[in-house]
Amino acid sequence: MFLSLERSPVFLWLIAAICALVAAPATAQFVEVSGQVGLSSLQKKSWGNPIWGDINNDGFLDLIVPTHGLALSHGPFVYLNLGGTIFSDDLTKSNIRQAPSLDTRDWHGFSFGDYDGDGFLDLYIAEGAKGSQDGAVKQDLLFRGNGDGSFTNKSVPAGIEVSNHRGRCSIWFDFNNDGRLDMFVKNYADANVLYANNGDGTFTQMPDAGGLADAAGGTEVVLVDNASTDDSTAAATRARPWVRVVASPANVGFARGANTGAATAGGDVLVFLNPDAVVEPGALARLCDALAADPRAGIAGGGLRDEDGAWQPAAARFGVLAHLLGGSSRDRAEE
Ligand SMILES: [Ca+2]
Ligand SMILES: [Ca+2]
Ligand SMILES: [Ca+2]
Repeated sequence: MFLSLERSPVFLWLIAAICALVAAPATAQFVEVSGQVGLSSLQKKSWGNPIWGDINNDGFLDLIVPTHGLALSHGPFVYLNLGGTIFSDDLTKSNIRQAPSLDTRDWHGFSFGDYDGDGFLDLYIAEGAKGSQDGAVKQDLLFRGNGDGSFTNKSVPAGIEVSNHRGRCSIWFDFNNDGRLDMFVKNYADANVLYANNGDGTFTQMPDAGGLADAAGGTEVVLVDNASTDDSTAAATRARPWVRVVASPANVGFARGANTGAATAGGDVLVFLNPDAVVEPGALARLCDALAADPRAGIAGGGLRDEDGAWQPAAARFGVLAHLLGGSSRDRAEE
């Protein structure tokens, strides 16, 4: 037995309700309330990403707005959400501050995650190395949350690498499904890093970032060891654990060594670099851009300066006439 609703008041009410819902004008919109709720509107150099998380476990989302390190008059803004009505900037209490060593203050990528499973949000900050200039090295910042809005720096005991990587973004995710959050760090124009969470407060860096070292513009670095005996290769890998070493049983010279390394490389563009050369920031990207801009080009050469900054001829125009008439790269130093 079925109840007919076609003419019943219930049916008419239902139709009316649906029409009201369909016809209701869109009212969702945002209103600028930053100043009203205590968020600063000061213009600060911010190269990081704002992140939301309840750092003091009171049920209200708090906000961290990065500034570029601590070199400015104010470090990151650490806004505690006071009951959903107003925010209080509490950087001092948060203890998010410069590390005593290996901190270039070149802070970029912020991310929240509870890596030790204690219910308190922890904070990772991917750090640059001042553009990798002047031999700068850094150690990313891992702050363990204390659950009351304060943090404790655990970068050293956690085993975060010391490197000249130019960290830009960081993200927590459990890549191996063991229930523990792991950390992926995206670096600028350099190999990315993936840390596996060991579950005891330490992390192990995955070789080749688990296959993500070259993701989205990263690079792989192949170091060919021409049968050295001075421990230089071990020193290099201690400083740069992400470097892949190819051992040659004998000193076969630079050219053959370069070919050996190239045979193992997986990238679309190969860069051959002498061991005594230093790559200036942005140089590799500029070479790659030049190759991409001209589909006829198969090779591009960078300029070379000596230790005093004087130009060194290290390239030449292709073609006999062009080479003879145009000369070497000396006259093209500033192109
Ligand atoms: Ca909170
Ligand atoms: Ca935690
Ligand atoms: Ca995991």
